[in-house]
Amino acid sequence: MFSLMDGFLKNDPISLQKDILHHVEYTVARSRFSFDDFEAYQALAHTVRDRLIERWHDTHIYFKRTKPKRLYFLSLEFLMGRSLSNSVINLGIEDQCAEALNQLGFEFEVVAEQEGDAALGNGGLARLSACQMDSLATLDYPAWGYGLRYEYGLFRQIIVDGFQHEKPDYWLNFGNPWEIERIHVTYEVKFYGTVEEVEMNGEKQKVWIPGETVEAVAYDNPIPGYGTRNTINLRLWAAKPSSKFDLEAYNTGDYINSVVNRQNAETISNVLYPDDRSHQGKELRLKQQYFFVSASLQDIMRRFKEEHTNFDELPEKVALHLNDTHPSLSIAEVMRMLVDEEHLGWHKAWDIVCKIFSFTTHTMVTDGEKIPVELLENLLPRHLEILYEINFNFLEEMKKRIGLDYSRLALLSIVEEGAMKSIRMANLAIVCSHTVNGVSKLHLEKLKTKTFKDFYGLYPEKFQCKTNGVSQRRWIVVSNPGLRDLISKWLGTEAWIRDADLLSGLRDHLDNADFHLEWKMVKKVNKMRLAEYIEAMSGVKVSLDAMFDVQVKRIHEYKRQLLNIFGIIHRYNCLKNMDKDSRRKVVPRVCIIGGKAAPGYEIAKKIIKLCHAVAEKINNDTDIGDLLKVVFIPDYNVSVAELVIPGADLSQHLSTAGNEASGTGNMKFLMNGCLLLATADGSTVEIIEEIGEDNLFVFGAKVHEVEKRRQKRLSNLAPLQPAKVPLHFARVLRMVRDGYFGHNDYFKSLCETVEFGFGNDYYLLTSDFGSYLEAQAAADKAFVNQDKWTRMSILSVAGSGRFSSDRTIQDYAESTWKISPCRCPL
Ligand code: 26Y
Repeated sequence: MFSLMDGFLKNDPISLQKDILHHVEYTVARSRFSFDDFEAYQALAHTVRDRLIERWHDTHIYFKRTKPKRLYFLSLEFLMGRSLSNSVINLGIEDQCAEALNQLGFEFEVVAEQEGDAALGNGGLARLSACQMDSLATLDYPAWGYGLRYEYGLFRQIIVDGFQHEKPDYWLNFGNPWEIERIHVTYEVKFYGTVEEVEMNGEKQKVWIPGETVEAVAYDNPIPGYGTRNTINLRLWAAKPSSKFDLEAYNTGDYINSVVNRQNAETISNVLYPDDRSHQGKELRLKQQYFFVSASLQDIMRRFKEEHTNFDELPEKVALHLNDTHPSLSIAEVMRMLVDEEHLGWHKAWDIVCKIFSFTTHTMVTDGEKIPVELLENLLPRHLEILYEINFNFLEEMKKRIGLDYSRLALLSIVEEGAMKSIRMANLAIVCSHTVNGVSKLHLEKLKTKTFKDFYGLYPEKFQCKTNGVSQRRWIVVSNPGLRDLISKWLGTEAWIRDADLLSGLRDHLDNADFHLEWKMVKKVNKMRLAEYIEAMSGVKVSLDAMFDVQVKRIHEYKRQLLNIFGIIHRYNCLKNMDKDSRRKVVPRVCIIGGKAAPGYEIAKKIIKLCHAVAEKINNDTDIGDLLKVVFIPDYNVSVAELVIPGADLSQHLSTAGNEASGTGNMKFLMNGCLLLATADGSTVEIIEEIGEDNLFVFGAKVHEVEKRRQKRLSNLAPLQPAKVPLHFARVLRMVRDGYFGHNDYFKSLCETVEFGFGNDYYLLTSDFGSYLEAQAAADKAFVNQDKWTRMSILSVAGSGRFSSDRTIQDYAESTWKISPCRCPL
């Protein structure tokens, strides 16, 4: 007879091969005698998925049995990228898979490249969520991620004639083997309607009579841990028309409208909002947020109620984490569920709610997310009442604490009065969360002293620092296999893949010549791979002897890609003025820039165009040759990052100090032995602390100097008194403005952002330019001495352990969520 234990899938190459062929035939429906790389990818993905499902089941059965306190990580964005390599590495079956494929005539790397990116997020915050899920699984925490299953992820960037165009990213076109559709896990999500007061057991009770119902369907994405059987779940919701809704329309005989309305329902989870400064106050965005919050909380409460009868236990069993303000409607929703549906008294419910939420903010901006009251009143009338009541109680309490200081009370209020009355989501999140986290020390400092100064005065104990981190599994093991092997060889262990602090052991070999040689070789191979990619994408041939200098991130004025481009133009001017002898001493550079601009962000789009215009001029100047090349890498995303970061010698992180909450790109480059050229901003300050100022190139105004310089710059604006601008800066600016790189006046408005009397150079390019060039010169000098450079590179990796997301997650688990590991037995 068949035993239940016989069911487990085997991981030897033969068994894997058998399963791959099975999936070729029965899942992909191709002949096992003829299938291509993409079909091989699909078959392998399904083979791996089967194994993920087994572990996923075991993990959940184990969690159910042991009933630990669970963390629910609520985020509207997850940038997962590709899953195949990550999964086989975390399952520990990479060699077996490679061998199985090999015997079938396929190469693992080629097959893995067939996979498209899951890009359900914008940038830093979203990729951080993905790294944190990886760490939660690896460290055996009983956690669930919740998000939205957008049908269109972040737009694809294509470049036509140097201009960015946005194309929809319909990523599900070729199917998604990594998700499991749960047609039976659905919840109704309600919108609109009215609030009525009814008598219930002799007491007045509010009830919400909604006007529209949409169904949320769960799609589960298993997240395997490394070196553990634990496989946790990322549950993403898709909107589907509710069957109830149909009935009503049928009854009134309005068939056509019912079908149209069905389509409307599906638009809710259709598209990811680009991180745009004009995003506020859109009804669809609010609908998305509530759709997400309502479905997730119904799911969480159902699970809780299966195991418990008393809501007093909620804080001991459930931790809800708000990833930025985007899911903060959760607070009003939990109150509504407890008060209206579970009939708890208001104060009891509030007491519970204040014990379960924690909040992380990811921005330095004071003016955070706001929801216009008008929108809420229409879409979620009951929630608006609840928010008013939360605010009323909060302000009453504050009056007792601080007296009738109305200007202070107005700043603290969750409701912002004014022309457009609105709900301040950050204030709501702070009032209700037991912990408010910043994402770097510097960020926390700004939260305490500026952004949320008034709240800090009231609740100092709530404010905590959780410096971001990234997963060494994704950012070394997956993306840089050569470095992985080298590190493991010299440390004599792979244990660093679970414990990044062990990377510090590389310092023991700092002066070993063989180690240096192998280290340089790994970089060279990665540069080769990147050079091939560059040539394929842009037709530009680059020399491997040049320093690969990279700035890849979302395009924003505060991130100062413009400073980089101005530096490149300055370098070009210098080269043009040099004699042959001096040119021989110049370190050749390949300047690589990549990143997406939000579709409505004109200045950011002009920066992209300028980059192309400058590249066109310089790359075609035969007088310059390999001494300087400029390349824009289109459609920067997670899988492009996996190729670019390992191949970089130098990476630039140029935000004006005080603007980047943390930054995580810097950590990825650090882990890959790439030296940083950076301002003392966000988490870079802590990188400097860790590896020492001598091992990177720091420049620019420090945070405490920025305000002074801004003041000084404004005082320079006295009438008729020309502002002081360094000559070389003025020259570069003039070249761009006056059309040296073509396009007549097109760059005028871009130049004006740094000109006095116009944009007034808010981000201080003018005053940082000199020290930026000095840092660049220092980098050139260090590169000439390859021994020194290699030492700095080794020390970067050796000091990167502190920037592992494992460290961040462990800290959150212990001090914020109060959850413990729950390791599923093998
Ligand atoms: C649509 C809208 C509400 C919105 C969507 C996404 C607004 C903002 C965002 C994303 C913000 C973000 O990515 N912030 C970055 O978070 C990283 C992780 O903490 C930080 O390292 C980085 O400094 C910060 O800019």
